[in-house]
Amino acid sequence: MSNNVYQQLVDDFMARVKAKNPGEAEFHQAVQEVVESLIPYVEENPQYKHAKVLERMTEPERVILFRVPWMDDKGEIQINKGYRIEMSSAIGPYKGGLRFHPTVNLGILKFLAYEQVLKNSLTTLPMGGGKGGSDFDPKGKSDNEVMRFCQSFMTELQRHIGPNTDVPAGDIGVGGREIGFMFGQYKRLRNEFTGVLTGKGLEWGGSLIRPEATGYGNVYFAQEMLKTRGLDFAGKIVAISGSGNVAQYATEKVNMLGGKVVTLSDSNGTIYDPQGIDAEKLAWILWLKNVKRGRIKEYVDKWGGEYFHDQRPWNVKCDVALPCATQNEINKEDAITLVKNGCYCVSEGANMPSTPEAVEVFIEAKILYGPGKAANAGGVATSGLEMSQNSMRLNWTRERVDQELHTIMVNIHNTCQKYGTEPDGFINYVKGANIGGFVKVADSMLAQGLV
Ligand code: NDP
Ligand code: 2IT
Repeated sequence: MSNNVYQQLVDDFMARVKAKNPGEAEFHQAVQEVVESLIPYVEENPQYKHAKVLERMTEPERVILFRVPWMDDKGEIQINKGYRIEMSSAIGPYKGGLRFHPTVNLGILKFLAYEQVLKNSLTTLPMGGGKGGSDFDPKGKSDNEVMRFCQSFMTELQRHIGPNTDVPAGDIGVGGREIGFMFGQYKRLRNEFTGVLTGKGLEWGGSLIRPEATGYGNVYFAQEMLKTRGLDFAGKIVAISGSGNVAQYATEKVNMLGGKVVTLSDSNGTIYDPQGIDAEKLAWILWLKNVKRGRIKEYVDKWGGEYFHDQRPWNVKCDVALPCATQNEINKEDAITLVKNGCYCVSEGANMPSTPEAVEVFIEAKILYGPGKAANAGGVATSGLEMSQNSMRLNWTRERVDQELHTIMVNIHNTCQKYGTEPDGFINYVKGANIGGFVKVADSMLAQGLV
């Protein structure tokens, strides 16, 4: 079949998705990227076509929307929206994070849940896909306000989740503090101590390496990509965006491998430190972000370097870029600048940080480009390892979990290579991740009948 015929099938598919899901721009974007890879594959494998597997996967199994009322410290009543998208349970219980951020809406959570289905399949662990969250903004709230919000959120969510049904975790705005408050409320309401959430504290069912896992895993994935060209991290200049969970531990792992991280950012701007953000500076950033909950610009007062207000890191010259903040944070212009400045490896810690136009620039330039659903799968993979430990009522050592995470990231890389290598040898990781994640979910759906 010619490329034009495939393009027509993609356009028809997307026209239906847009008509059924109006106004959900990020969801359309995520689906389009996937169907562009998958339509040719589905045409060659008609069992998936006849069973309309792709169409079914694009409709969530269940969407839960609820009211979250809570009282702030002044005694004023606040009302937020709560969501859980249960996208696919084809290969295991729904699994995926909760995002608390004022921009959260249905379309953003559906994009994240859609990506999660393929990502979780790539890990090889038995996890379906889901995502949830709220338009609640934890910034500037007291610990007590965050606790009251989390308790109210879980009071409703608890009736929909469970260790064998749906297992949420963290994402933007949801870290150890929020998971703790939600776990405590789940336990009170259900009178059950179970692995209903991952990202728990070490003393109460959490796994070693889960906090590090997304950042470490992203760097392990980049390391595998670099290896295909005979390269490694030693002496490489690395630009990282974000300064939250994923960015922090990506920085740590790059340092461990001998690279130099020169940028971090938050929603207000970017810091540039040409000397490199070493272990001592990083320890201070962890305190700044996780304890003081301050802004990244405070870094330059303490350690020097430059602060670029309202800018992202992509103008800085680097070998490797690790976007670890949020969706659509690299646009076409940024991608052109990165490539022009000599960047040859982009590994996505965030979910869908590159716009479709930016992805096109990377693929055309044939640089090493690892899409989020492959490159950041280490977080959810280690959540899967936390679930296993909870089921066994055992705690594995740091070394063991890190080793398993590393093996999983190497295997995901190999899956992408298997399904994404083009005739000229170039590895199209987008195609590889989409097809590699799809097959297991699709075969399970075929086996389970019309569900
Ligand atoms: P955190 O809340 O810990 O940190 C988020 C970081 O990104 C902060 O520095 C934040 O800055 C910045 N950021 C958030 N929104 C924006 C925005 N709209 N514009 C610019 N900067 C922004 O979240 P995580 O580190 O956990 O998540 C980062 C990314 O990684 C997300 O895309 C998430 O979906 C993805 N991810 C996370 C996983 C995990 O295990 N946590 C697993 C896989 C993917 P500020 O403080 O100013 O808001
Ligand atoms: O996007 C993601 O993969 C996550 N936020 C982690 C999900 C999880 O269940 O650990």
